[in-house]
Amino acid sequence: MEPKLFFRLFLLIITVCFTVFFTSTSFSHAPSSTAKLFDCTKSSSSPLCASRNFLFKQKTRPIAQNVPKTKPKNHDHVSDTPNHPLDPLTVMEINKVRSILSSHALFASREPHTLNSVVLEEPDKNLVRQWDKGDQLPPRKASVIASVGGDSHVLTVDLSTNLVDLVDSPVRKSGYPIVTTEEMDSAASAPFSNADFNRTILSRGINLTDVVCIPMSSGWFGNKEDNKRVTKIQCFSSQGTPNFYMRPIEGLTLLFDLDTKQILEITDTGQSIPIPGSTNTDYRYSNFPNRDKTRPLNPISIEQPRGPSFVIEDNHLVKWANWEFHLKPDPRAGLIISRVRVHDPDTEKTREVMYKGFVSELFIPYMDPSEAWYFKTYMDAGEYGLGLQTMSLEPLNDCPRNAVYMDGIFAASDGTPFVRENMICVFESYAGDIAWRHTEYPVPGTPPLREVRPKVTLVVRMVASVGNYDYIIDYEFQTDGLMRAKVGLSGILMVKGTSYVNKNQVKKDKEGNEEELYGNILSENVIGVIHDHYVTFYLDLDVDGPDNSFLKVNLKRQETALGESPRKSYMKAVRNIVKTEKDGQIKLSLYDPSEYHVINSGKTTRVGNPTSYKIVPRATAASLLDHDDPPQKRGAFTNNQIWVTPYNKSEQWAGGLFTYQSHGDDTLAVWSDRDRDIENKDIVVWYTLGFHHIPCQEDFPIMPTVSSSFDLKPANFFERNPILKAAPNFEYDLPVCGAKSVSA
Ligand SMILES: *[C@@H]1O[C@H](CO)[C@@H](O)[C@H](O)[C@H]1NC(C)=O
Ligand SMILES: *[C@@H]1O[C@H](CO)[C@@H](O)[C@H](O)[C@H]1NC(C)=O
Ligand SMILES: *[C@@H]1O[C@H](CO)[C@@H](O)[C@H](O)[C@H]1NC(C)=O
Ligand SMILES: [Cu+2]
Repeated sequence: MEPKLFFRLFLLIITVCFTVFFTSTSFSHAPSSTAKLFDCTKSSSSPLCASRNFLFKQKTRPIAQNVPKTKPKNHDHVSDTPNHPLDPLTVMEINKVRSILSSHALFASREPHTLNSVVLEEPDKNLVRQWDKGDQLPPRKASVIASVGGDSHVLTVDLSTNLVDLVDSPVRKSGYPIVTTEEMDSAASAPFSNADFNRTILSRGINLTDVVCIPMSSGWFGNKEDNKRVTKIQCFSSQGTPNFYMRPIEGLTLLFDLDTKQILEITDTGQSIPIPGSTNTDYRYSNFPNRDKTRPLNPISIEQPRGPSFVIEDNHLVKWANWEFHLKPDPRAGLIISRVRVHDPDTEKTREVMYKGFVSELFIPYMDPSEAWYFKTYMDAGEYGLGLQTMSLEPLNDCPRNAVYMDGIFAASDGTPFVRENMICVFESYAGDIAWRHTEYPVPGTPPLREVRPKVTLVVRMVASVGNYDYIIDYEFQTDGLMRAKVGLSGILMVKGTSYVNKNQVKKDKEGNEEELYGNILSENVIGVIHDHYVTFYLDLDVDGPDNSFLKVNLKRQETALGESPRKSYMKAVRNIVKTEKDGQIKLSLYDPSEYHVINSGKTTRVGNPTSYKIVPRATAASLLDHDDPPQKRGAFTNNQIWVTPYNKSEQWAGGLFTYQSHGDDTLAVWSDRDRDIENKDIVVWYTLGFHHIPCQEDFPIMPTVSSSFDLKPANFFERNPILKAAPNFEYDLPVCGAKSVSA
């Protein structure tokens, strides 16, 4: 379809139907057969609206049946073939990698070996940029990270020649690959084969069958973590609750060797600290027979009677309105968006915006230096894999009814492929917002003038549940050319046991200073420990092609000359192209405001501005830790909010390729300090979205979502407002989904 026509059509097609019904009863008393409540076909001006209310059946219906009609029938992916140079490895390809490696000398010995990562080795950027649908695919290769004995190896497996290239073998850098699920399972069960552990659990009056243990990456602090791959393990009581995280067995920490499977050390300091009770910790819907009766919400849903206005071609190529991009699941980043291009309504050309964008690393340091807490400084992408920790999304609640889902195909640690169903969703969102508008003041004699356009966006979503926390990661596309990356935090806090049940018990010293709790009392015997969350994005922007520069547009106060103006001062924009990496290390400040543009100086608009996209920060946070603090050295990619590096295929993971127990010698900060030239080059921008989290009682027993975001916004990229020709909504396009009268 002609893109322009398509763009106009999508606004017409999206029809929003709020399935309102009137009832004085709360959800829990709703009749079981809800179909009778609605009579869309009769009362509606459009026969297309065939709403069925799903909310009421939710409780009893298994998730699988909620799958919307738009999701293609689940298939086993066994016969999938790649269609695009960036398509992830298929089931067949992963199997082939496994068979090629099984006969390779490296794996021939009887030493234990593990495949920590098997992903597509992306072809060179130039090949991908030049590739067009219909062209032959560049040779398919797999990038493999393997552990053999105690060593890590980076390999490339060529799937057309069956040749294995030892890229870095064995690896001589600090750090280890992602911990496998199997290793985490073995760590979780390890404590129970230790008599001392059993004894201390029993001495605390807990039944061993109620104890849940989880591995927690140890970070790196020298000595204990040197020359061996270890994890800490801490345990919780699940007695009386599914929310065991709220019942920590405080002060009990085990150090476990992931290779020898030995418990190396048990620290047991918290015998005097009671385990918090299970009261009020459950968060399951079924646990609340008496639900909130004050003005319960009526059901609400987005209806697209003619289906979504986007297509996903060949399983991975998303096309919607003026946008198109390649979307794929990734075991480490969760998902990767590539080849992002936007249609220009003035030139009718499709223009490059971003070659590749994804979450490169997370950093979650807790602010409690005591024995059982100091090491909690997680880097979830490199230590556990965001994609590996992503569970299936729940239709209707994780993503709206009109969503379409994508499965992830990953490799287990023995190299066998497995399918993570519904791990990404794509949907159009209409939040009732306005894309642009104006109403003219009614000057007598002039006709009234009012023009308004509704805002509809396209959202790509995944949710990684890394242990207790849930990271909701959205990439949102607007028709005006803006892209938004949004991170929502929900899930469960990592809490600390305390003997205090009330703030008034907290000890004070002679000066009246309260004892340091490293957090806040959230419930009886529960402290929510202060911590930060940093999410660092890799953004390989290619504005009208790869040769770009980074432009700082700095607002400065300018004093007027004496007598020049009644004004003493104004602000002016000072533009500077950043020459080298160190000048591209940016700390945000309200009192030194700047815009950050990625420009193509080789391409200008009609009136001579270089075409550009700007990075628009919003609320974020900066780490105050000492740069020499071991966790901050490993997490040094958070020392600035923005970094700019020259494109380098092997610099993608901000915390280093091998993050687990890394020493911080392969981070973005180390690369950037080389101070390479970044002017008029293929550049990569790194943006860190940060949150300081001082827990509060509302975060107990599970946190309402907290979100923040940043934007990539066109700035002199288009010749004018690119959605000038967008159509408004018209009453006759929108079906009205009426509620049948319900007896009060
Ligand atoms: C510890 O307790 C668990 C659970 O009761 C039991 O299966 C295990 O054998 C015990 N381990 C030792 C070393 O006693
Ligand atoms: C431990 O289990 C026994 C037997 O199931 C039960 O009687 C007892 O109450 C349990 N103790 C605790 C602390 O849960
Ligand atoms: C590319 O990155 C690797 C890893 O940081 C580094 O060793 C290499 O020198 C870089 N190449 C260039 C040209 O900067
Ligand atoms: Cu938090």
